[in-house]
Amino acid sequence: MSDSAPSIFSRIIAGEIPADIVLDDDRVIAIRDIAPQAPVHLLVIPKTDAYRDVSELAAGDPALLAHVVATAQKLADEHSGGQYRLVFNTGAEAGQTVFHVHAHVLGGGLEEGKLA
Ligand code: DGP
Repeated sequence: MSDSAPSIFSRIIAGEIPADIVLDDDRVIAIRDIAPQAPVHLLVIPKTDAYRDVSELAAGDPALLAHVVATAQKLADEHSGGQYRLVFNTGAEAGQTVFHVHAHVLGGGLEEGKLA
């Protein structure tokens, strides 16, 4: 990714574009999705722009992937009663639009079938 323009998420991480930040540590940032698909819709985004998708992340830095998952659980505990769906869109035909790896944490209202 470093040979292309910064992703929208790199620009948010750099503070160039505003976002509703719910968590920020040394390795990841979590923001509210701009177009929520569930009552709770957060994105966990590694700060590095080295990985386009979860497959690249798993191969390149499995400890960082584990941190993304642990962060998703922490956020779900805080925002969604610990119940959530974790989604990594991978590839344009699967709906990926930002090629800077990120996890969607979808929760709240699961009992209402909103995520079905
Ligand atoms: P994906 O389709 O998996 O690549 O998801 C990208 C998500 O990022 C999509 O749900 C919308 C969200 N998104 C795109 N641009 C912005 C932005 O500028 N701010 C925020 N908060 N979310 C964004």
